[in-house]
Amino acid sequence: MRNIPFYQQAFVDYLDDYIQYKEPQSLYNPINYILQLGGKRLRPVLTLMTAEIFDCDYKKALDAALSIEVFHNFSLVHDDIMDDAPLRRGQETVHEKWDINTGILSGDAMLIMAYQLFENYEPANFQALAKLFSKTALQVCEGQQYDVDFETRDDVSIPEYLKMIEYKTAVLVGAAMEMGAIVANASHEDILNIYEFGKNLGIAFQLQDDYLDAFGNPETFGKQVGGDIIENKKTYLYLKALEFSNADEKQQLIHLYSLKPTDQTDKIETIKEVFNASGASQATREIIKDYTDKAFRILENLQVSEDKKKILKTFGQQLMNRDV
Ligand code: DMA
Ligand code: MG
Ligand code: MG
Ligand code: MG
Repeated sequence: MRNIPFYQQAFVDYLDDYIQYKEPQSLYNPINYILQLGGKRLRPVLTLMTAEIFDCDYKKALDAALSIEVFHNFSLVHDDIMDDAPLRRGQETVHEKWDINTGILSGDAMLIMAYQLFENYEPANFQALAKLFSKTALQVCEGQQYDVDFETRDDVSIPEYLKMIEYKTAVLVGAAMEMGAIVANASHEDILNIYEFGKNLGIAFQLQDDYLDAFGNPETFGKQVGGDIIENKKTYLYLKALEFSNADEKQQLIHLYSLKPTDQTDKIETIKEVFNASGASQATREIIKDYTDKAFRILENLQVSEDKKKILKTFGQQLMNRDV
């Protein structure tokens, strides 16, 4: 079995070829820009790795992997507009570098491009992939809508937050693995289980993303640290801090989360102190572990060798120890 850097490299080589030979540069400048900024390439790596877990050469899954990465970048370009984010992967976001219209249009174009990829290159699996793809696209949009709606709501519950991150992020991680399994012709049961594994790992991944948004190292994070706090995102950190606060502390938090970006001198530092002192940071670290463990338990049901389960587990552990 190959390692993660191998899959990353194989994927990036394939992407470079695709951009160079199959896409007209002049038309798709913002798309090339965002696709070539880099990033962890988590989702395509998962697709390639899953194909091999089910005894299929990773090369057969390269188009599905490319499709999932293009899809992911559609959601990122739109996400950065919705979150008013200045930085992505250490560089200007697409709407900062060009403008909002360009961000919307290139995001939309990437969604169609992602779909077209398996329409053109995966005729044998087209129906299964198209079905998974449209279900996932609609869930991501729904999750993203909840995410922005929650910014101005004071009564968001933990189950609502968990459902929101499942939709906006985790279903795509599950889908990345399911695509690999579909291309590999895995059994129906294995496809269901690998999706559930990916989805639970994806929930842990977004909880971790929210944690790093507050506590990540600005030197290496690649995004604006504290961006979620500026935007009043109702993360698990915030919801737990509210739950653990007394009446006065609650008032202070709710007040800070009503400030506009122009009027928030020490908001980020004050909120981070509350997250730590209230126990919310600790609670977030614990729930990340709970969802990671849940994902690992689902692995037990897969009809593959113990060695292969171990590869997926090691990958999950590495992902949860990341700092970007
Ligand atoms: C990510 O949420 C969700 C999608 C669908 C991109 P986020 O805004 O926390 O992501 P990021 O931290 O990468 O901006
Ligand atoms: Mg964002
Ligand atoms: Mg967002
Ligand atoms: Mg984030």
